[in-house]
Amino acid sequence: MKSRLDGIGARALGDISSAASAGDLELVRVSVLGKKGALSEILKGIAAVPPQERPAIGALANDWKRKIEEALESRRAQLEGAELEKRLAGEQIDVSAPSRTAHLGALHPVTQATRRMIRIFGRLGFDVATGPEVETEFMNFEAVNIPKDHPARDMQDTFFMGPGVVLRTHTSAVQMRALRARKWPVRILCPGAVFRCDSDATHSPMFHQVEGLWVDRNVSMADLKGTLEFFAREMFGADTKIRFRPSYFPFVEPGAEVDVSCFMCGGKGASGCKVCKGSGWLEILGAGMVHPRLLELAGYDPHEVTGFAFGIGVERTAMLLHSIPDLRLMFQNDVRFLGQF
Ligand code: FA5
Repeated sequence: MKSRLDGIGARALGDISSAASAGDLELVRVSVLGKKGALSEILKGIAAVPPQERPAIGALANDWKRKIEEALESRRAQLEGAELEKRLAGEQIDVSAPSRTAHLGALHPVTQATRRMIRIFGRLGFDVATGPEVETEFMNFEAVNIPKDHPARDMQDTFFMGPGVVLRTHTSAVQMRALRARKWPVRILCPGAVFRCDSDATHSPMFHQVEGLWVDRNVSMADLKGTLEFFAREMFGADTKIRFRPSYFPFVEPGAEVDVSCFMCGGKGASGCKVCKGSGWLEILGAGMVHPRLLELAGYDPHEVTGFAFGIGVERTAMLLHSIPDLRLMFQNDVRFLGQF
């Protein structure tokens, strides 16, 4: 029995030292120490050994078991070390290799234009106010003097979210909220997304406006003109001119659409100018003097205070600034387009 044990142990140690991989080692372990391994079989049959020899045989078997386990462990560590060395040798880093170009992101042209407007009007004392994009029909229409049967509701094709709830069709919806939440003087700027059922090269179902509202004593059309002239010069360049064309919005009286002189042809209206199509002018916003009905509805006395309001199309402004021919490009998220700003 003793010689069998010594034979099994010596062979196992030999096999362990010549094992070339973790798989080989596992085979040796199973063949010796596994449930049906050579050493385990001997230990199972120890009852058949004469009682006076049993302690010595048991001690010898355990001794071999320990030696074999230690040999397995140290060979495993050796093999893992060699494996790691091999991997590290193959993974050398070439610190002199040129790096990959990092592509930097940029702010979306709509965000850039909005932030510029906030900065420009901020210098005139306008601070930013916000309102919800999902708005009550009342705030979007009735509160700005557009009653239920008013044709202006057809002008702005509306997305209805449920009875009495709409996606706001213009940032003018914030006017009544701001007037009620504050006391005059009110001088706010409300940038935000608006929604209309409308889509072509110059119209998008979701677009952005920046609303301006100034209510105070003695605010006049001249103040509106001066404010928008300042804005146009700061936004489009010192030589930019603006012109007011009479227009109708139910929440202002009088109302106007405002054009800026074409930056491409310098307002000359050259027949070949693609940007202004030869007119020399580009429409960017609606504006006017706040209708007295709105002031009354908000709890102000129209004999005491007056005001003006305007709503600028941000995509249109960004299109003009960067000569972007199609508004839909702004919403396609093509990095080749966005990377240019
Ligand atoms: C209005 O929305 C008014 N609330 C503006 C206003 C405010 C007038 C305060 C008076 C006083 P309008 O529908 O014209 O007006 O839109 C204003 C600007 O938004 C337009 O000049 C245009 O630049 C832009 N705009 C309008 N419809 C779209 C659209 N579908 N896609 C992109 N821009 C649009």
